[in-house]
Amino acid sequence: MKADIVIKNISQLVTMEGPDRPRIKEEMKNIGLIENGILAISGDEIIYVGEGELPEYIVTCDETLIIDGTGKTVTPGLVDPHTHLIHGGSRENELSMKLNGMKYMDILKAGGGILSTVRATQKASFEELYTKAEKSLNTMLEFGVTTVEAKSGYGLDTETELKQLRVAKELNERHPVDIVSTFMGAHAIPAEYKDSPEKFVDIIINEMLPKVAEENLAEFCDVFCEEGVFTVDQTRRILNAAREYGMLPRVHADEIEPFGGAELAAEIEAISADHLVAASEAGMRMMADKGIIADLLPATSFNLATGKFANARKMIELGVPVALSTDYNPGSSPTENLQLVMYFASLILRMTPEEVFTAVTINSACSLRREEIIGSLRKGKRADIVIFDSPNINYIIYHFGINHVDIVIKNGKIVVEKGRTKGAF
Ligand code: IZC
Ligand code: ZN
Repeated sequence: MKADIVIKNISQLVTMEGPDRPRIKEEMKNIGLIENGILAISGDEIIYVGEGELPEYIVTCDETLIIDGTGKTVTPGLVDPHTHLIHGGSRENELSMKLNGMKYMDILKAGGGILSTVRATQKASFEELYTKAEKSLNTMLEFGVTTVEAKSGYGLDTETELKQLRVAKELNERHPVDIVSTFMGAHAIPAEYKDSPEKFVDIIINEMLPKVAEENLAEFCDVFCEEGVFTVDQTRRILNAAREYGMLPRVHADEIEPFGGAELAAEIEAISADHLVAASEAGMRMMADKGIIADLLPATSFNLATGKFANARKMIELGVPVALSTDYNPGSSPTENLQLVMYFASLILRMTPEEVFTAVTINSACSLRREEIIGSLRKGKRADIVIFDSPNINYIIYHFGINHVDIVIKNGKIVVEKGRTKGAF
């Protein structure tokens, strides 16, 4: 078999070997580490992962690109399973409000926050949304992310929700990063439905969901289940209706107040419950029982500056599979930098570097139902690979605030070199 690319002498090769399912408890510490590793790619596939030299049946020729992995760490392409990638405008105006003590939910209640991004997104053209999201996607790729989830939810009217999802679809077709789409019409209650939220829930169920399904624009459906936004009952109704259209449920759960979101996620067997900063222990136990993935978003907690963070250690102890995300959005987490999230996860959530890498590779791939294709480095899996200019995984976490990526390989092609995307896509 002929190799197109070989990476050899790899100081630390993180394979994430093991079954294609969410890793829990002690399993999260086993990252399948190989020192002096070697990896070979043919086309868009991994054909060999091991130690030392290639076996004889893998051949190289003049055209084979040989990359020296001395002093480098090689991992699966990172997966970011929770972002609000496509939106108009930005919200730096909220910074001074926040510094003056105004809370995230108070800004929303006053008609700002999510609702101000809704206005900007409704106004923006398809091309404007596309260009802005493409720029963010390039940044994510430069930070090592090869698959990303993207939610709608800044339309809150059928046309704008569809516009966001169509942008995601076109970006997915044109850009090397894979985009997995989530319909999130239930992101906030529009001002005109403030006194009749059930009417808006009906619109989501009867108007939006059928149109999203008709154009096949989303694999998942998400709801912001939170005090002052959507109730547990409304969330259940929407996510059950979405399932009828084949969209799998995920939930923004217990981000700010303990609200029964984790319990609901377990009850309806959501793929993931995200945030969980205020989740109850009973809810966590229910999630562990059902194998619901906890997508934790520590950059959001950091940026909300309330000092409250999800209890990752408790979740891991109870057997909840943990994934990590940027939650990239213009309000509570305006950063595309998953490496910074990994740093927060380690230093604030007290996750070990091994647990962190499990969370951003195989567990996040599971959260997007892509675990058979990506999330680990194994013969037959897709060649989505990051080469970090770091001698070991601890160094990546320890030396924080910078981008450690040297090369990103997506579908067997080099798309980032020296931490920079190679031209326009
Ligand atoms: O735009 O503030 N939490 N949704 C739920 C967000 C944060 C995004 C935003
Ligand atoms: Zn979110």
